[in-house]
Amino acid sequence: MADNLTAKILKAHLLSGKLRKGEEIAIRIDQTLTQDATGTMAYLQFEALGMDQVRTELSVSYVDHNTLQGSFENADDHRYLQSVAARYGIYFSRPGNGICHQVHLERFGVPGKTLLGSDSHTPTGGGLGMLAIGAGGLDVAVAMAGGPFYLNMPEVLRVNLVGELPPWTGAKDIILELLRRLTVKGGVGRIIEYGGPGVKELTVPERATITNMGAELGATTSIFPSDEVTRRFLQSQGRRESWIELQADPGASYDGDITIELDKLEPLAACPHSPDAVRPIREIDSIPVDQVVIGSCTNSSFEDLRLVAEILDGKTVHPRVSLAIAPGSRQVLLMLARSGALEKLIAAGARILESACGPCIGMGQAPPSGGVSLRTFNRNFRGRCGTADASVYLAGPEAAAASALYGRITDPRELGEFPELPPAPSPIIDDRMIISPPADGSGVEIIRGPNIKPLPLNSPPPDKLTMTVLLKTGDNITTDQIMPAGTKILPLRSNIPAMSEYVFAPLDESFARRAREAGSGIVVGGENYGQGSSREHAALAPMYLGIKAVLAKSFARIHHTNLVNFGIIPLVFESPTDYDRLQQDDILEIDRLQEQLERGGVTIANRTQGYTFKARHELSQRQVRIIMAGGLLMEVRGQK
Ligand code: MIC
Ligand code: SF4
Repeated sequence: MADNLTAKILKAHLLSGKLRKGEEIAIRIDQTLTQDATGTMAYLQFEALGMDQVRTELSVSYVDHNTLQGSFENADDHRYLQSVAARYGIYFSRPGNGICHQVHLERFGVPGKTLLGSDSHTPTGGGLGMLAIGAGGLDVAVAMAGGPFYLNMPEVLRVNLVGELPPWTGAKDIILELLRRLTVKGGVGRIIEYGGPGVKELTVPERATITNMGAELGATTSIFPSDEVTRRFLQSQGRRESWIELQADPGASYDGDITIELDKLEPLAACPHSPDAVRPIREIDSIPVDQVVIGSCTNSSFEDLRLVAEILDGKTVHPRVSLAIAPGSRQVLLMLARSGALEKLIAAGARILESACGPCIGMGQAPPSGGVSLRTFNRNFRGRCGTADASVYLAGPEAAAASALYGRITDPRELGEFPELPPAPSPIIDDRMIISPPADGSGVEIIRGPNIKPLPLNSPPPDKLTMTVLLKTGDNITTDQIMPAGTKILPLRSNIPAMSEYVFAPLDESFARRAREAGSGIVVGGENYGQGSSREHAALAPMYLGIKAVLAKSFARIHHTNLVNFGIIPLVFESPTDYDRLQQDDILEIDRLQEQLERGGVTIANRTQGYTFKARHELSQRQVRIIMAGGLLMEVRGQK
């Protein structure tokens, strides 16, 4: 049978289930990655699993999100992470070494392998031909312990790239075009496989920009073939032995396909406040810009930043613009320095930031009040940048550089002739900031600071569940709205009691108080509830506040699993009119919970308004058991 790329990798890793659309399958995970903002919780959970060592081929712990260190919390977390890595056989990428996805691509990714990461942009590895999936920390902890990763077999959508990109367009415009066509829900339940003659025109970092932002489509993952371009990339990283060729079989079938004619693309931008609000830049090019930020795991490769340096060479950033640049990795920064590009950036007035996530997750560089910021990032959700009333636009590095010079959103074609770039120098390979674990870590002491609080556990739900509707939200609620990040809240990631005070704060500051008063709550959502980040804190902290269920029109994949993992029941409206009728403060009741969940749906009584309605669920029997145990850790403990 002719297999597509996805099927090839899944077959080689399949532990249970059949590769039939929608069926639950379990796969073996070869590699894991964590970052510090989700990693502390993931390792606390790994510790709770009671293993001696990780059981994966490779596990890496990165520190890239919380590097601001405004107080002791972040540094305490770093110390914990470093010691826990040494104890259990995990590589530790030190703060300053770069953004997890960029560094993993450079130093560890291997075509054909599976990678599970506690970050939604883990699919960046798909640029190398890996099957790289984002998940909650608990799922990653289980994978580190050698356990399977469960997912519903997605559809496989082929994106056929034909032709060549015109000058001044780039990989970002390809993924923005896809977001324009498919929206932030368009990838839900899908793996996106790229193919066609246009693939060979794209470098690995360009492919990685595209697979990275497949997360914004809601896709399970995105993947490119592993070809000659991949071989050259790995060779330049001194990792030729990691290369294998990996292509879809000729004539392989797909559940759908889309063609993008690269020649027809033009520079695009995502407008506030969603990555799918895409427009041609020429239509918005009179908007004045206060800030330009270049970096993030989407667009921070050497190639991206070198192009920016060429555009800025000999010029000065516009007086109204603050330009900040965060190189994706220490390797990128070293190469910028050696090639002279760094000097051009500094001379033009760029503010050079550490190699880390930084402004992307609201850790510094918040724009001014009501300001406009143009960023090469992947998310522009309202308030994520740290300024509630700022407008954030997303575009490629070419447009970012042009806008920094002109002080308004600028179509890079205005810059005239595309600069002649010399061939990229070979990467500087220096892994001294990656600490290998000792052969035997059993004697390593794990260091915990006062910010690292014990992991809260849920308890099994009662058979008759009574809950207050604490909040009714609209469509596309992001995990940034459920459990925000930023300088104030992100440092609390390993302290759930403190963090839970901010649950839903961007939507309703009284939420945490009302949840505590109600004791047992339910949240009502629209379509694509929980899109965005993989942060399990968006389930864990509501759980801590007594949220028992979320009733929505549909869910984003990672958040759905996170809810289950912490024993919160994700329910789906059978009829949209039931969504309309529900009001905040209604008291809802579900009787004979277990029996009803096992049968596939529940009848809910609205005690306040006096009617009943039906909801279904998308849980496997395994997930129903997890919920009835009070969450995955409770279930695993029960089995011991
Ligand atoms: C993000 O981009 O929102 C993050 C911060 O990288 C998250 C992870 C987190 O919340 O720690 C993600 O994308 O999963
Ligand atoms: Fe970091 Fe931003 Fe990438 Fe998330 S999206 S991993 S915060 S750079």
